[in-house]
Amino acid sequence: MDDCLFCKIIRREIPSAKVYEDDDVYAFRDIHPMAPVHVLVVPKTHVSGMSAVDALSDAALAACLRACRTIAEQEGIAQSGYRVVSNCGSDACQSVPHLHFHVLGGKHMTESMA
Ligand code: DGP
Repeated sequence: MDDCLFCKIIRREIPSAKVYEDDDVYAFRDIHPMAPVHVLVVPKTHVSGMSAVDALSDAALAACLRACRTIAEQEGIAQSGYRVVSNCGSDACQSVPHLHFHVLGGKHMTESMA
């Protein structure tokens, strides 16, 4: 999408700190990290979020989740543990309407999920 922030990052029109890329996925460091490791995993195909996930191919969706695991290993947090979060809609404070998964780790997190 022309005016989507994450589409612009994927097209390299906006700079980002790339962590991982394959045919379906681009991943980069969050500009406002909430943990020592905070990576955003986004499908290259634009879909607005989890509620629109039916518009994404099964292969691309699986690639996103596999990328989260690969990144956790790359970042050295696979053994200690990490969180994968996708905010959807206003109650969840989704701020960028392009499906993305936050990969968070590198510290002991609280049990609170909300
Ligand atoms: P969410 O609130 O779940 O929609 O997460 C969007 C995230 O995107 C938020 O944690 C901050 C991050 N973000 C916003 N703009 C930029 C940007 O220009 N570059 C990078 N790297 N991250 C961004």
